[in-house]
Amino acid sequence: MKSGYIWIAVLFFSATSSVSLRGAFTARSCNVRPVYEPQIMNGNLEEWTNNKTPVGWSTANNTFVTTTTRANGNPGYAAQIKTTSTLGKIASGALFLGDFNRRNNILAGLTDPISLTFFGLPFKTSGKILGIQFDAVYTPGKEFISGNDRELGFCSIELLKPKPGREKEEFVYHGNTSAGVYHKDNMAYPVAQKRILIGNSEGTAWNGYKITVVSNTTWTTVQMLFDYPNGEMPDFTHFHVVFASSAQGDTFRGVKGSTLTLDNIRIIYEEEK
Ligand SMILES: [Ca+2]
Repeated sequence: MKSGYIWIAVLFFSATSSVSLRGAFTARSCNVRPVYEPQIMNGNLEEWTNNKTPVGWSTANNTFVTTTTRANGNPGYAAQIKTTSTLGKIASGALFLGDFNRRNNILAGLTDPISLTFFGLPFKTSGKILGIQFDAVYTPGKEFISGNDRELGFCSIELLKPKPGREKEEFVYHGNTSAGVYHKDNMAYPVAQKRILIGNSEGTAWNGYKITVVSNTTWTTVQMLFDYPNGEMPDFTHFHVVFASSAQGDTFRGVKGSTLTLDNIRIIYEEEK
């Protein structure tokens, strides 16, 4: 899979500067604020390399299964991720920023699914990222996986940076399992994080999270915002977004046929004052 690239959408000035304008009739000065607020590449999901891979994004598609496909969007195209099963095990669909199967070892996914997903892309901004917004439709294959354990979609956003002393290493971040355990090979960690679980009605997920309600027939706009402890965005090097059609897919829990359809994924910045 190709890694994505961050698309520089807005670049007005690269540094703060004070500009003096001296004309024949006036002499005045003004301060120019830097505005460098890149957006996620192809967040409207209009560009596809084929009908399975949106440009700039990674998916969990592989030789055995296709879990991401192009679908009707709001407007244009959208990405639809769908839970399927491979070799008798549940395989969640995924759409994320990063690369899939960088080590070319797809079989590792049978015992350690998150080892295949290398999350995060290098990201620089002079703006303050508040979170993201996207449009979604979610249809679980069945309402419950078993008992009262709801089948749910998932989205996580994180600001990442290397662990102290590991800045020169290859950037490797597999995130954590749905049980909350960080992957042993992670050389980076989140400095800010927000996660949501997506379902068609209110309730509580297996981990105690309140479910974010999205329609199963029409587009629902979802906003998710970081909760910065002191209100300040921390320093980070990589930005990570991942969507999954089965939130517990990493432990092979989920329902075949669950679909999460996504469009208009964009970063929300704090407005310039
Ligand atoms: Ca679209």
